[in-house]
Amino acid sequence: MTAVLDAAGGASAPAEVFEAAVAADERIEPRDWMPDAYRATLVRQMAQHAHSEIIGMQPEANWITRAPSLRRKAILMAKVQDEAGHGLYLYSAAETLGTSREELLDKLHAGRQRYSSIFNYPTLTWADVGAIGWLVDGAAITNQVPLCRCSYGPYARAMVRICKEESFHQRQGYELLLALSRGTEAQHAMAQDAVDRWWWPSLMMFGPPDSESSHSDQSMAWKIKRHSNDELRQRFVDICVPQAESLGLTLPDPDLRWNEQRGHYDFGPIDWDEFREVLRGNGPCNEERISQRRRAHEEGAWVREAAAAYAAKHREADA
Ligand code: BYC
Repeated sequence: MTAVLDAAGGASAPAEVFEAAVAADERIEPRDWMPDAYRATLVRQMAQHAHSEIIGMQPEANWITRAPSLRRKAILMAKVQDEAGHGLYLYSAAETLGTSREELLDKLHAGRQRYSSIFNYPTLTWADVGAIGWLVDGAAITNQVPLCRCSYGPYARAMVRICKEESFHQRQGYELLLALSRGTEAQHAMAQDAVDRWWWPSLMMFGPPDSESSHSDQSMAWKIKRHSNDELRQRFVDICVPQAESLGLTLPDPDLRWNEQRGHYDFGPIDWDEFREVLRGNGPCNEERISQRRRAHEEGAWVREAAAAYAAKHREADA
């Protein structure tokens, strides 16, 4: 962000500099002045995003040991490892706002910060790995590409690399589902069943309808979000319909049809009661996901201690 001069050539008040930078599509950087509410909104969204990446490792990791071939196993391991990396970039980006990774993880474990609703659903068959890649990563890309133009520099830059990797993930899911769809009758049925179960929760990933989205207006004014929840959800539906046709699979929505006037696909009502229940902690896997996360954190304590001791030893040696 560059300094803005007023008409008399003097420096403007920090709030004006901030507003002018946002209006000019400049990036806000960690040392720049920013409103407290802008900082708090970013910490909330980035933490939720980071938590989603690391909790999102669980449903797919469930299938690593049972992948049907060495090739599929290697691909899945790389993907799950990528999600850990995304969490790391995002926690690091959030730390530039004056919070620590430890503090954010404590809040996740105490249930004081959220992670995406989508990861509270179970992965019942191998085809779910494909459906997650195609639909969940597909929804994530639709939501996250505009975040590469987010007004906060460290978040926007982290998103560039994340989106590149997510696009590999989406393609592996599509390719996996295509192989199943073109396979035996039982394999085709397994792929269809996975799509039937993951379609509606994927649409919920974009958040509540615009009329109920408490943060959208302010986040869009600050150019943290570039599009509303409903706009992105519609974009995702429009992308998926022809892809489902190419896959030879159907989307579980009898109301799905092209609307010539709108130039978009119409789709049926989303079960927002289900979404609210999942957010309240009552989804099929909320308990399991958070307790597994707490356990992993406790079991990793010795690694954190060892890394800290190693860093301290090197600091002493360098002093
Ligand atoms: N799940 O005012 P709104 C991934 C909450 S990771 C849970 O519209 P906002 C991947 C929202 O927090 C995918 N909670 O909020 C990883 C707010 O509650 P609070 C994660 C949700 O922030 C591994 C309330 O509802 N992606 O891709 O303006 C493997 C009102 O909502 C959800 C990101 O995090 C939800 N789905 O918009 C594979 C992307 N939706 O905080 C894939 C970055 C809403 O007031 N985040 N809530 O208590 C965003 O773009 C935005 O935060 C959202 C929500 C669009 C999600």
